[in-house]
Amino acid sequence: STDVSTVTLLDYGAGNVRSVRNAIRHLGLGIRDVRSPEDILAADRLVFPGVGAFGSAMDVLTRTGMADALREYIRRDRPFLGICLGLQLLFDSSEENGPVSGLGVIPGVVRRFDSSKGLIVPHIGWNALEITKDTQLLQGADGHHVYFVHSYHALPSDANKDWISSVCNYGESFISSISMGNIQAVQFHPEKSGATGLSILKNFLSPNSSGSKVPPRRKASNLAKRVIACLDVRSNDSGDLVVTKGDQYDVRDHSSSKEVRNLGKPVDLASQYYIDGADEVSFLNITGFRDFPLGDLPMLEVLRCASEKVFVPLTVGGGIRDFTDANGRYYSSLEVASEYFRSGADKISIGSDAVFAAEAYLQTGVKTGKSSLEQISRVYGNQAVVVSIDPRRVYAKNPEEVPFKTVKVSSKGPLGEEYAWYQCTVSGGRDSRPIGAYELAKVVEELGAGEILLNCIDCDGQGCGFDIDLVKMVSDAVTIPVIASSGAGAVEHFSEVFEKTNASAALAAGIFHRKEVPILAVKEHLVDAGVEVRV
Ligand code: 1PR
Repeated sequence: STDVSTVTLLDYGAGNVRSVRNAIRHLGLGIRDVRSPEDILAADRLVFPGVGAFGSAMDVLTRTGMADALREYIRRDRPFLGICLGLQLLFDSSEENGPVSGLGVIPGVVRRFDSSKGLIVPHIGWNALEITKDTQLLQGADGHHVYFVHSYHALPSDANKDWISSVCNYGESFISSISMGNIQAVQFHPEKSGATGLSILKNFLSPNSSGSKVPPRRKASNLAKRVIACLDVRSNDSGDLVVTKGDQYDVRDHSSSKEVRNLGKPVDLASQYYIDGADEVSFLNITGFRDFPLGDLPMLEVLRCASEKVFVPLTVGGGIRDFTDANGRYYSSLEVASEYFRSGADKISIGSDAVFAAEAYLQTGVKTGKSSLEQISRVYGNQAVVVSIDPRRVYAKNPEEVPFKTVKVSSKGPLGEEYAWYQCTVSGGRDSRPIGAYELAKVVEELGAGEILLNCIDCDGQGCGFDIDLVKMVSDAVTIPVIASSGAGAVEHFSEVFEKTNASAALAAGIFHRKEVPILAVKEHLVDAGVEVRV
């Protein structure tokens, strides 16, 4: 059969491929799921989005007979597109929990990025490709940024050089795509790479639509700094889910009404920010710490709808922890996170529960493996787990008086204090805890966090810039990406945080919601300031 309107999808059930499904549907194609090895051989066009760990993916594929079917399908040179792990699995072997053998279609090995020299791992974010081979798949992608999220990468070598269609730089050169006949695979996520990614997918799905071939020869770029739009979401007093925004975490109006500020509808704003060029969109369910999020069906619906329109990464946070509902039914944090992933989240973010897990670990020195952070990162990979830190600045006369890491502050405290530490809070800033942001960041990195969303209660909603002292301290302390958050009020605040700290991304809320500073203006300013961004 030559049914061009349907694509076969190999989802072996190891994780969330909803984003890929959404992107394929968005391009107007139907999806047929692989149920048996025969379905692979019968496919006209096969998309293989690898998820999870290399070893467990190979186990499933081998056990179900799909590995052999895949090898045969590829041997017949049938149209194939592997994504992320779907590229890596084509190689001989991976050192992820291994060495583990792969499908062995392409000679070569898959290695972990080396974080020993300070390289931030996972590699999360947007890079431009160095296209080394003319392919229909990458038509129009030359010089455009695409979204990566991975800790392992396929190594280019003499033995596989004929396969390589693009390489990319991250600490070293790695294979970002391969192409041979009808066999294509990409390390990045076209389904999360905005308009460029959608057009790459389209090149595969509807291959007749492309124009002339332009010989591309662009140098690989560096990792771009990300600009993230954040939507704090909660129910207002009439029960509608709204985007709100606080001042130092107080989201109620200061007028006599004391209503929850309403800045718009979550899905509308998220789609708008995607169109405006946000590199990611985050939803924080800010009352999730007290309301059980799986009881919060509107929030899940928001995610479902947003993920059908937003083709850059979506993060959701709030209320991820173990929970027993009114009927005595117990839900693990893993179930909560899984429901978020199923509903369209690419990453989840943990706030309060990560603080408790870190405190317990610091006290006992034992990794129980049972915290939400550890469990979710074990199942979904640490690149899918963000820890949100909500610290408050506490000034100190001298560093010896506090048992936490202090910084010499750039502007003195009210009593002339020259130092400060940053005290972590839980429950949306309501309760302070005996742990600093520095200590928390180090511990959650060890427990499996893949990224840190670093807020600052003092700066939130103030528009006076990010807390550079805090962002510098934390981004120098860990080798996972740090997202600077709280306080953006002007485009200069973004260049400042990227010039003075190691932050990988900067997040803002209020200025975007109130339309004071468009995302495009932020990007243009960063380009002028010499900071690489996706435009
Ligand atoms: O503890 O796992 O249930 O997660 C709760 C999540 O909700 C945490 O990520 C926490 O940061 C967030 N949260 C809780 N209460 C509030 C609040 O505002 N009352 N919001 C809250 C966090 C901070 C940022 C904000 C930036 C940028 N707000 O989300 O978007 O500060 O704002 P700005 O650019 O306007 O300055 P759990």
